[in-house]
Amino acid sequence: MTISNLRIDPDRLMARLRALGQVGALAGGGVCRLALSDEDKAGRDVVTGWMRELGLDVAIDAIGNVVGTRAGEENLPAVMVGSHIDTVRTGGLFDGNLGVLAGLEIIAVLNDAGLSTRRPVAVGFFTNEEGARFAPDMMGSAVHQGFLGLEEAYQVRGIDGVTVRDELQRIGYLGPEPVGQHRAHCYFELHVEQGPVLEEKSVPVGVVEGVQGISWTQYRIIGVSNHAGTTPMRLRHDAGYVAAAIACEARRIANQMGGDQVATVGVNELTPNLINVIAAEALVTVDLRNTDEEKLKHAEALMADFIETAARNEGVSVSSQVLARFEPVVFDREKVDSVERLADQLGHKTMRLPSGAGHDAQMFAPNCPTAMIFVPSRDGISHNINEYTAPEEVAAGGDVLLQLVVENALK
Ligand code: HGY
Ligand code: MN
Ligand code: MN
Repeated sequence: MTISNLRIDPDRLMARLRALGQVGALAGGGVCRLALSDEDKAGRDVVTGWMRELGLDVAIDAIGNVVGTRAGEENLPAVMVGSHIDTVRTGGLFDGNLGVLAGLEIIAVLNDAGLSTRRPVAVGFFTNEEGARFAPDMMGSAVHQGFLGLEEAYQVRGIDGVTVRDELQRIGYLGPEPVGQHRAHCYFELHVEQGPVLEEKSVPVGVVEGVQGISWTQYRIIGVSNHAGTTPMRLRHDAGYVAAAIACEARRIANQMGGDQVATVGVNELTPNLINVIAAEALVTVDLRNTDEEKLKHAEALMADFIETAARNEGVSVSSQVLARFEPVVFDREKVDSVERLADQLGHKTMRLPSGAGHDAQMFAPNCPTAMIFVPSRDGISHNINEYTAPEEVAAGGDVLLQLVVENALK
């Protein structure tokens, strides 16, 4: 078997994706494995079990990152692949899981071929990539790569009031490994695009050039609850109105700026949330993203100015908390070129694009040569139970990842 003829077994990979998808499965399809939940623990137990079956040396670090390593002929920094297995509340089978399970598939191919590599090959899944329960997102990989302190991460309280540390302890994944032990030689991540671009262009393999900047802010708006029927409009201090205005302004800013600018109000919780009560309080989150850091800062400034004015006019008070802030990241040119070259050699059409979503890879990029491979998302859908990528597209991305890993692990 020559190296260039090595291929993954897409049926085996799809079978693992479906099996893992049974953990935290939602009644109508899709998956819910919020970080550090019982479902996340169950998913972790399944994947670490597969790692051990494949003969990997499994290490769990103090933030719950799990890295399985296949020894190389020399004890050198590993060629690492990975992603995440935690999901949002309405997750699909592929977001994150594909990158981790494709890594295990590569290990299985190397084992089946009896191929030894000069460098170790490691497969990792990182704690709380989604950030949906505990902010920021990419938490585990940020700690792993030295961009977030372990104690700071431990203290983070989730949307349900519990801390990361307590939940790690509770599910048994507060590991013995000190964090930051696995400096990789290089890092690669296969991920679904989660957007419409590849499908619209009928391109099976995306050559990801970088990740756009991310800005997450939570606003707590304090108004005065009052009777919906008896309170004249001139006397209202309506937290719910300001929350709604923020959502409309976020959309207006994105439309006005155009280009890559996106804006989302994903959380809008009113208290007491009753039909005949003017809201006393609102909790609102604003997610702003742009590939250009200066434009992202401009969007943030427009949003902050609007909220200050709206609060003053409505007579409510607003406190804000930055939940996540990552500047745009550019991946290693040589490795990005490798992705394109290897996909071409495999006969797959490619196109270059930025990532609209955050990924663990962006935490590795400043520390080691890093690149990502995208495969299409049907209808551009993700963070949605209908997320889907066809087996032949999974195979294409997996084969490019395989060749990328072997090329770098042999030298
Ligand atoms: O929000 C994101 O981009 C990622 O899904 N954590
Ligand atoms: Mn993801
Ligand atoms: Mn995601």
